[in-house]
Amino acid sequence: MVIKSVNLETVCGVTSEIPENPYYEVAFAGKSNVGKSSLINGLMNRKALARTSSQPGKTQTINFYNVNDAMYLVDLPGYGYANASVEIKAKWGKMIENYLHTSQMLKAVFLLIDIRHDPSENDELMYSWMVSQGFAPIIIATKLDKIPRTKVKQHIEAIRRGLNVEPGTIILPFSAETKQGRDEIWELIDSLVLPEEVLQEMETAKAQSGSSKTQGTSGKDGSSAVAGKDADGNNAAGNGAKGSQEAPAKKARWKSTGKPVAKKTLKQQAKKKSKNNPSGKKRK
Ligand SMILES: Nc1nc2c(ncn2[C@@H]2O[C@H](COP(=O)(O)OP(=O)(O)OP(=O)(O)O)[C@@H](O)[C@H]2O)c(=O)[nH]1
Ligand SMILES: [Mg+2]
Repeated sequence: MVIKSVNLETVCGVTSEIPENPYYEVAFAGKSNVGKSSLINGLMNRKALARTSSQPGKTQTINFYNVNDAMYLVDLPGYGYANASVEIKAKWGKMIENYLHTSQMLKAVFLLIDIRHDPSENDELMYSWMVSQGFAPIIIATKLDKIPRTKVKQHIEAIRRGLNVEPGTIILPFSAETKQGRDEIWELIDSLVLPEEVLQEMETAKAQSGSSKTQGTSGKDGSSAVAGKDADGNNAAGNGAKGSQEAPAKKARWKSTGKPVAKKTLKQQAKKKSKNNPSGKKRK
């Protein structure tokens, strides 16, 4: 997804009603401090639109970030925050549960696990609860920059074993520091939320740009590519299943309706570019 606009559109507290949004949502769950808000900032190319903190328990509401008037990234409060009172923990748990049950537009749930550590009991409980509710959570292993490259595979396998994930579950490593993994996550989200014709336009643009590199999401950790469920309950592997794992085409542009900008506009942009640099030569 090429980011054109982002906006914190709705903030839900314990007593708020879950909004009936016009676009698909993807939600990010995980224990406090695992990096949910940092990941959302990374995806949106923003430093601090989603508030982060080294202290756990920063996000205490459900925050809906409208991206390109085309979809929402949903930041959930973290669980397992040791300092929260039993009452508060129960409230946050209820909020998350209520959201996951109520939202009609939720397309996929990402469950974040710190790549450095084996999943906690709370992580295991959350994962198996989500599966029991009919979700197929996609796992993101966060804080990738904190372990040596040579250990990544081993840590991903530890998460796979620790959560006892369903066969075919995707586990994508990500670092909010280096943004490694960002393109793969966006590609997966695109495949889940964008209409088929837009995805095809992106494919075409990519083919036209002459890019021939292919980098498998599955290649990162050796997992096969099966993603979350779509609104009809089907497995939505999207591009993952097709084995096409390149970064989204840079040429795709968005206007506020969430539809790609007409070709005319792209042509106009090209014209403007050649006007600014009539010789067409690269500047030194
Ligand atoms: N090195 C490194 N630090 C990270 C990464 N992601 C998050 N952090 C740090 O981890 C801390 C927690 O990040 P947040 O994004 O606030 O975590 P959260 O899951 O939203 O936490 P809650 O809102 O409490 O549930 C912050 O100090 C971040 O800077 C990462 O990929 N690498
Ligand atoms: Mg947060």
